[in-house]
Amino acid sequence: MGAEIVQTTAMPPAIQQVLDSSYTVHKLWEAKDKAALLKEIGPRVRGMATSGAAGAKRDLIEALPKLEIISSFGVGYDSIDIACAQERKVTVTNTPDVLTECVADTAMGLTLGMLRRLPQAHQFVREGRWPKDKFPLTDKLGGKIMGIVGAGRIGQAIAKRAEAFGMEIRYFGPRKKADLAWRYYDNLVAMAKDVDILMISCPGGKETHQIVNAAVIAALGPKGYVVNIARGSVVVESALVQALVDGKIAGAGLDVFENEPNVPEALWNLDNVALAPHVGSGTHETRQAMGDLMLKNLEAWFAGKPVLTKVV
Ligand code: 8YV
Repeated sequence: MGAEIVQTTAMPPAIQQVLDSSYTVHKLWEAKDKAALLKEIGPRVRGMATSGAAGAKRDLIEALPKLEIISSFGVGYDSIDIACAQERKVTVTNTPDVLTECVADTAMGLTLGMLRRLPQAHQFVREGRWPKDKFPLTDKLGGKIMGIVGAGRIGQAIAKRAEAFGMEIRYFGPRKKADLAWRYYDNLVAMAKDVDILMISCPGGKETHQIVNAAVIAALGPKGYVVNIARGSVVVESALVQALVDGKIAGAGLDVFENEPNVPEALWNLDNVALAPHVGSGTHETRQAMGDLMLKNLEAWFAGKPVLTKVV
């Protein structure tokens, strides 16, 4: 049997099969007494398989003194205590690139869904309202300006798609990128004032915590939309919900929330939202590719080879 690893959350069945046949796997999320399991296996565990959702907090990392690698299923690592991993010389890997296209597709799906009110149109037909009523007109995508918060790999993939829909792109981020021709803003309120759709595609974590606040949302105005496929932590969710309830912005397409899987009930019955349960990367193909990359990082580490996609 291979090295002993701890697994924090369920993985797709095909990925689980490889984990189970390659390592001695301790399934933490299934344990009734997690502290007791960690105490027992702590001295032996050398690897961890986790995910963007499950992460790895300091207390977990510190309970595993022999830990060498944390291999995460997901590109975002805001849920992993990177400082703690560095202190303890634990390598951390994630799954970039393989999910970029699907997350960008989801972003455009929410944009299209929201501007054209597709979830509402679907409801309208299903509720038998068509023969009696007229579905309201919606907003055209072409000609709109999309302001991207975080023009990284995913942001740029979204931009490419939005341009194909006839939109103009602008972006906000920590610095202007020399290779991007789109107009850059170093001030988020200023960008929000100028755009129709605020597309949030930056990493989560300290630097971006609640940067989309009440002032940014207000600057977007009554014709503006928010789409978030990044992290709920980037937005002041209470301010966004209030703006949607009061009709202060036109709508929001949201795949991520502050306290997943809990979505504020105030959003459930609104007409100006398109909601999804954090499914940006959730296709058969992409989840398989993410799992394969997560496995390859573990495999490389335990074979003494360089890992493929290192965070630290
Ligand atoms: C995953 C994500 O669903 O990659 C990320 O950062 O948010 C999603 O692709 C998540 O990591 C799985 O928990």
